[in-house]
Amino acid sequence: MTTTTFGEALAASDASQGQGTLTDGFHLLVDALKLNGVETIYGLVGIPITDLARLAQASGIRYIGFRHEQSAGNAAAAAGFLTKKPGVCLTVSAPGFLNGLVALANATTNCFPMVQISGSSERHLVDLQRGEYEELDQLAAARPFVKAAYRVDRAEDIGRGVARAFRAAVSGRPGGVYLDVPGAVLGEAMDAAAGAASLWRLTDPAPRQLPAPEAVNRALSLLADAQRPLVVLGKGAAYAQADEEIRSFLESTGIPYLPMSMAKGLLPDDHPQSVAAARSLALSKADVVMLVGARLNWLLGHGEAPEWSPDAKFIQVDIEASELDSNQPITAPLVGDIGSVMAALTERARPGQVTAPAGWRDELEARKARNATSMQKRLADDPHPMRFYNALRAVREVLADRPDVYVVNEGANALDITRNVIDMRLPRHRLDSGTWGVMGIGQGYAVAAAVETGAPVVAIEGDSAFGFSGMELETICRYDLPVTVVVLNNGGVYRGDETNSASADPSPTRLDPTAHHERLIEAFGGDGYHATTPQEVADALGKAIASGRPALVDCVLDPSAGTESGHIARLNPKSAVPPLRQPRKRADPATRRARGPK
Ligand SMILES: Cc1ncc(C[n+]2csc(CCOP(=O)(O)OP(=O)(O)O)c2C)c(N)n1
Ligand SMILES: [Mg+2]
Repeated sequence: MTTTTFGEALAASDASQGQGTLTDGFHLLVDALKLNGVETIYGLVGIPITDLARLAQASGIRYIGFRHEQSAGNAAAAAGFLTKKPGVCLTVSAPGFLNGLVALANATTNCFPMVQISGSSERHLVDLQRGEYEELDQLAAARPFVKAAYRVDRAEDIGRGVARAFRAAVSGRPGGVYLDVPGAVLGEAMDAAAGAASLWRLTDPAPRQLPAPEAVNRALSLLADAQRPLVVLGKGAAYAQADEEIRSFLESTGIPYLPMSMAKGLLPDDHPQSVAAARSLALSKADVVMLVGARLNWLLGHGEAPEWSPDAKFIQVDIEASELDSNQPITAPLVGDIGSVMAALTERARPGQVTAPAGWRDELEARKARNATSMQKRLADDPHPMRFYNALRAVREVLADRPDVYVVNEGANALDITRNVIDMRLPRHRLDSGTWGVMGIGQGYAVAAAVETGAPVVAIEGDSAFGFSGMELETICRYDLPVTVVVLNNGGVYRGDETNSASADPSPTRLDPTAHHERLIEAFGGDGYHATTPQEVADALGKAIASGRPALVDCVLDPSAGTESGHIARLNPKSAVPPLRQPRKRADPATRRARGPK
């Protein structure tokens, strides 16, 4: 007896299309995605989209199956950032849809192009709230969180729905788009030839947008008059893939620049014009600031004093005109795509018109040198147990020889300190918690970086941050991806030594400082390492990257290492009544019991 696999059956049915036979929503959706260049789908199957995933795989699209939709969504978002094409996430209805929606909303906040396609339940039952399986009005639920949301109600509209979703996700300011596909539409049959004719491929999905010449001249005159000019590069600048245009403008003018975290590496971090190591001085003294794909949001103190000079004037390069003036007056708006704007600035600047005065450069240079010395001192310390700087010194040394490695990073102290210690030398090689400062992107972003680029990935994670997507270690192992997860284990959210004197329960910030996270990856066939010294971290990480295999390095840190909320403790609301005591010295009852009576 011969058996036919589902894939073979699908391939056979594929081959018969276009011969006066029928097609259906499943086939049309896969064909529409292929036609628009989709190579990978990140998802999690179930009713009604399991066969859709099978068909996509059989058609040559790579399907990466996750353990939770949020990670699948995060992977799709990261793929969008890295490739400038919408990343596609596929989920089931109601709960699967909602799990993915967090990632879709996060993608929208970060301006990453992503399309979440979710199957949905029978419309006539959902709309009358008759208690359908996984009943939810997904289209309405998605709307507040996304750039655009659409539903396809007829198989003949699938091509249109995909075109509309992809166009919305990637054109102008990119973002997350939701595409609702009811199960009934997937199963709906239609004439194969008519179906094929209903699909189209987008022409020029993200058209260039040129700035007006007078807007360019206005910005150049402002820069020409500046005594202390500064350029801030945001992740929009990294996304734009306008690396050469940005570099030539910066290098031809000599203006100092500050890379936001995901713009690190757009120019190598050791570039002489980078003032990342003199950030506060640069912000507080700059008189003309050019924002390139960076928003004046909380990450830049909303452009307000005292972080910024109250007299600072702003030039903003952004594709989205409504972003301008959202926080401060924008004296010179430059609306357009970053590549076109930067090229226009370089072209229209008269020789010597825009320069960086030597006094300003020297002042920044002196501060950089001073800060570099204190950083060196911190890195050189060798306490036992390790603290963040010591473990990260080892990571930094290993990565210094591997600029090709993609770095994913989340946590609080684990994020702040890694950002400062680990230099990036290539564009778009760092992916992190982003605009929301969200936890949970780690393993999803790491999978996408490995799948989309084939390069090694090192995900540097706080122990709390790691837990949000820890089960995706199994995904990393199942697809045998070259991902090394480094867990900076201080045993807690922010730190692991806080005690609770009120009950036997651990304090709210407490996790397990004695945990062996490396055993988790061993359960799935990956390589686990437990490191207690910088040398052990370096040896383990070096081996892990060289192996090209899934690995996890658990770095044992002092539970007292770390500060509450990392660099953003000021954002915690202050209590009006006497502040909550945070008894650090007294052990909690469980610890006291374990120690026995005094
Ligand atoms: C989705 C989400 N939930 C909760 C938080 C609040 N939060 C900020 S950082 C953090 C974890 C910090 O601990 P860890 O990852 O271990 O980093 P550490 O500071 O200890 O190095 C949490 C829970 C968040 N940012 N995002
Ligand atoms: Mg921690």
